[in-house]
Amino acid sequence: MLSKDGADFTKVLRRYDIETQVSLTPEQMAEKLLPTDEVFRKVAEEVLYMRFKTVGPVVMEALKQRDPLAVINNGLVAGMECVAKLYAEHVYYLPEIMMAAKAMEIGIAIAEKQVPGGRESKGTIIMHAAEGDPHDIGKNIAAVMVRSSGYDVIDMGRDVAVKDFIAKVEEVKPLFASGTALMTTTMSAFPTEAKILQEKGIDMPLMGCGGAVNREFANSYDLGIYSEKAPQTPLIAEKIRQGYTWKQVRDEWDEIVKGQ
Ligand code: B12
Repeated sequence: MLSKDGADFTKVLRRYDIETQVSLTPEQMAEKLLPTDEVFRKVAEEVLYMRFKTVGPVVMEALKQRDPLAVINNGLVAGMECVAKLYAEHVYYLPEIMMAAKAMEIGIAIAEKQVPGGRESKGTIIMHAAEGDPHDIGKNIAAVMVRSSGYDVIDMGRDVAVKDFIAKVEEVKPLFASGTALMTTTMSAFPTEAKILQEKGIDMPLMGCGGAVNREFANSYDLGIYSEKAPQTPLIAEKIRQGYTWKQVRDEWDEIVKGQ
């Protein structure tokens, strides 16, 4: 009769592909990339090791000692950045990315509740992932950051049809809108949307974001402005609140986001 007692599963489950083909294991990558602060590191590890069952209590413990936005940025998002590097190195694959993102989202939902609220809204921003694009992890992170800077976010989700986006903009008349595209096949939604908005006489900036979009692309059609990282967005939003047009944001972009 076979018995599991005494079996060393670390030997049975060794990832020989990782050991032979890649330069760093997840543990070595963690050593290199995760925050040195012990509290943030513990949170980041929950994401890195996809512990969606224990991430909640660990985040709650961290919130007793650190600011909620810092727990999100320096803990949860830092863990996800490490996951993205492991994916690029072919150590992690899509299932790991999905589970890590789930852990991150559970953590963000808990920390977000403690971000100081009850403030007056600085304005409304519509966010969406382009038609045909299912990638919404980055948009969801950006939405949390933008909300925590005092803006109301209407998050339309992913794979948002161009016509639905236009209808929402007409209904809400936001300060500006953002679109996320991670696929080269979906990013063309933004020039299409911008053209329709202009034809309707709406001159609102349309921020192009996500891995498939770069500054050159976002600046290649009227209304388009760029934001690479969430912390740049409140700085740009503040200028739009002051009355900057999309052309002015484009012209002064480096000055506006400097240091972020
Ligand atoms: C996770 C993932 C998926 C998940 C998405 C789950 C989800 N809910 O998002 C699933 C499994 C569904 C998926 C599916 C597909 N995927 Co995919 N996927 C990825 C992967 C591995 C990670 C993306 C990610 O979440 N990164 C982490 C987040 C945090 O980063 P991010 O989105 O870039 O966001 C950051 C910034 O862009 C920015 N940002 C984003 N939005 C916003 C908004 C604002 C306002 C601001 C300021 C900033 C901002 O801030 C974020 C934080 O820094 C990438 C590979 C990669 N390395 O990017 C491929 C990738 C995007 N996928 C790809 C492809 C091809 C597909 C599929 C077509 C695969 C297939 N053949 O079936 C399908 C899509 C099918 C369909 N049409 O439905 C390609 C796209 C290639 C291309 N250039 O077109 C990539 C690049 C993989 C590759 N190298 O080939 N995918």
